[in-house]
Amino acid sequence: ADLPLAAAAPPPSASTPSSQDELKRVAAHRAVELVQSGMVLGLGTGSTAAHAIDRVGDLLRCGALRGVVGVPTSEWAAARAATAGIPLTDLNAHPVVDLSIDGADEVDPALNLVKGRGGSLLREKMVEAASRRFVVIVDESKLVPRLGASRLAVPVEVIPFGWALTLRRLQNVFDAVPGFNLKLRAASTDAKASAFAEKGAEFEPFVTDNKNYIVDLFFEDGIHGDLSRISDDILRITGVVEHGMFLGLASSVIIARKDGATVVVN
Ligand code: ABF
Repeated sequence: ADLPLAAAAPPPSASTPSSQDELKRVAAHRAVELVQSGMVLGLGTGSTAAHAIDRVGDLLRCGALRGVVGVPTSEWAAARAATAGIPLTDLNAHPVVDLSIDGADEVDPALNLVKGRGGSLLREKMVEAASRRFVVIVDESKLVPRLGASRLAVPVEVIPFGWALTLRRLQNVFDAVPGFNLKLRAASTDAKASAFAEKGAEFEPFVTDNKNYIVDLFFEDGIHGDLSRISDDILRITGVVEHGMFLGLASSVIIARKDGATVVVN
């Protein structure tokens, strides 16, 4: 049954958002205000993008939006969108996407991003690069002075064949960087399980939707230097499929802040 819009849309809250998930929801709902009927919509991956997918589903169900089709950036996004009731399409049928909405792991002051800690960077980059407009939704914890500065991973998707050689070539690109480190991502996110697995023969790599592996790069103090040159150096390695630096792709970033403000940076 169709829900009235008021039921689908939580009332705007005057209070400050109480949790990180609430901030993610605030940013996502703000982005969904940009969605118009008939749009081809790029559907992001992750806990922030989940709020956007669910919201679009609610608006379709209550009739506030019509005729929206979604291009999912992962198998996860496809499943979430199916549950939300968003009809799905792909880049072959719709090579131009009107608007993509997705989260990020890091956002620098120039709106360059690190994405792909969820492992979906390749499809995300394909869909978002094909979009007229790409809106990034984050809570303020994702803001960094330079990419890599959160000390979490900058992911690189690699072909499984010869992955150890590809990893060595990636190491060579960053040889001169103090404190640089890299490793093949394990299937388990459980730290104890992956530490154990790495010691024995039981190491089970994380496998992407495209049946590839992920090598995670770690920087002590973020990535210094010319990002587009570094991007080229990574992409030139045979065996690398794509990396998680999204340079110059974001049209806007919507940042939900703990003080209750929502900031849009273009
Ligand atoms: C996707 O989800 C990824 O590119 C990024 O790794 C992640 C952000 O996750 P979350 O919204 O759960 O913090 O957008």
